[in-house]
Amino acid sequence: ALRGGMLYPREGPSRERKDLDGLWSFRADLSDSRRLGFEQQWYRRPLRESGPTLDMPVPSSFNDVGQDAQLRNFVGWVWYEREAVLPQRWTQDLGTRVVLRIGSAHYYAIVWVNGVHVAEHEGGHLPFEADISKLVQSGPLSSCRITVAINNTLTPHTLPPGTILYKTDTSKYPKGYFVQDINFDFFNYAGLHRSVILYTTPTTYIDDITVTTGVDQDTGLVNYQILTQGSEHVRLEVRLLDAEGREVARGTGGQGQLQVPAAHLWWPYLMHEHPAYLYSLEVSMTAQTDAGPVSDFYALPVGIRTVAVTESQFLINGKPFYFHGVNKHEDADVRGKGFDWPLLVKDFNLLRWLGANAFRTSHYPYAEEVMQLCDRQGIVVIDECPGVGIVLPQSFGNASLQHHLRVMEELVRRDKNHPAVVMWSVANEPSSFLKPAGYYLKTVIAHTKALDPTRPVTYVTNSNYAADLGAPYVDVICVNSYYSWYHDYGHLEVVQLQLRTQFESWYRTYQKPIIQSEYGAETIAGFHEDPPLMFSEEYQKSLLEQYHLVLDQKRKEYVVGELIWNFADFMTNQSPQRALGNKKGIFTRQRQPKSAAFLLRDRYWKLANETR
Ligand code: BDP
Repeated sequence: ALRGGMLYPREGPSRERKDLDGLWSFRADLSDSRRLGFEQQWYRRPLRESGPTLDMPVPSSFNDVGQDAQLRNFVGWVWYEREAVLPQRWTQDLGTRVVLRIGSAHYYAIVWVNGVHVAEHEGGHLPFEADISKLVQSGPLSSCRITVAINNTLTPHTLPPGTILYKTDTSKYPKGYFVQDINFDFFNYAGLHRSVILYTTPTTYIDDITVTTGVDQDTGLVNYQILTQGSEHVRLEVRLLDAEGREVARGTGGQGQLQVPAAHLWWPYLMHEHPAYLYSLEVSMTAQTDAGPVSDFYALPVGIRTVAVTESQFLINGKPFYFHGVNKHEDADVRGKGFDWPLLVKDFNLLRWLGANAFRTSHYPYAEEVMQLCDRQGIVVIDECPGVGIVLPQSFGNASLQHHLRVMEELVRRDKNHPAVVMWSVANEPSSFLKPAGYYLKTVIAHTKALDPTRPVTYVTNSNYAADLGAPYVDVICVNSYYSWYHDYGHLEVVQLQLRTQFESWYRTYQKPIIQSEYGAETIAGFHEDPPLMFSEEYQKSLLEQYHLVLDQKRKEYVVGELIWNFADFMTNQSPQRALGNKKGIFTRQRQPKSAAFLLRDRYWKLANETR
């Protein structure tokens, strides 16, 4: 199990925060050994002394900011470095704990501070931290040098998995030639994708808070559990404030239940007049330490809501919820998968323009700021881990499984308190028909349920219903299908029959609610053909219309959602099937609508008005 919490760094009376966004020094290790940085110990001295460096923006993928094809397609170690100036009270006050937090480093990262190894982390989409107090408080320092080496190589045991293919035929390839093969359909952007942050807490501090909520008649129940580190002589007080800042409940101690009479529930937007109602759980800690009294404070947004699944329904606050929304990617021009505020706000404005009430974080956890905005706006999230492209038999072995379990621990630890998250997805399109897949998926799902008994768990399948070995363990069946695109392409007339058969077979076999978790068509914005031909805007529209005819019948029975593939065009590996990336977006990569966006907009608003 993981040690410690991963509370989002918030400023407060006892905590300061310093974002290290901006330009970092950067160098890709292009040497033949591919390990020159380690051989020469680039972390020991300023990176520029090792050789030529580039200016690299953080957060951003490194791939698309330059003009260098070698860097765009680079596989191996890249080195980032910058100096951070520290306020004197951070370096002089031994009662201050200084933490370095990396929001996302894709894929494997090693971190040094002033040349000293402080952290190592596997996995590109979840945060990790190091307590660097001792290092920055050990001398007359007013700054520190942070070095991060990142390797984007994917192997059969990483998540997502990949394979390095060595090309040894010397009549075709130069010596030592290899390529990174992957089994998922998005570009393997890499680098420091999210902010690097320094923050402080007292040395005795609030380490983790877990909140679960319930509803009894019109009383809201807020169960809390608080973990502290440092001195054992701590006193904890909690207050729950409503959106106006009025105290509605209070308690003491490391765990308990708060009762909120006439509670405002957290509702998805479009489902209620006052959606996304958030309380604030204010946790105050006071402690007696050898150095005297210490206090810490953390305020956590809390939404009171329940989630439940029946044989044919998905319930939020006891009311049937129908997911009408999208699958997204973290992806945009120039920055790749780098976090970007204008992009975040644009995407949410588009979601609301569409009348979308939900999205899936296909195919990896998104930035914490995304999840916070979902809480605030009432957008429902299916929170997916990076379990995409698990198709090779080796990727179902024990090494992979152990890592997958750990990733679920990190994901649940990070996102457990978001009311917007209503379900975990442990994988996308694994080869769930392979023999070892049954045990593998069963174990990952059971582990996730043990970590969080309050939310349903699923994975997204494209296997045949009769061959899928993991389906018995999920709470909701999520099915992807591409009728008249990858199968019977060009033949829109078979969509309805095939889709009806799909739904009926799954439901007959499992009696669980079903979400159409992907469907769509490759569409090049500005291509027009009537009658519709593949790749035209008309074909995308017609294909969606065919799906909607069946969805409209089945949503009256047991289909509980439809998520279009995809919200926006996104970059992929180069291949003969992809014209500058995947073009199944209803918006372009620049977030301009294709014709299908207007069709979906009419539909989603109609659905919203029906279920309000
Ligand atoms: C699905 C995958 C998704 C792909 C999509 C496609 O889940 O990642 O991008 O197909 O081919 O199978 O467009």
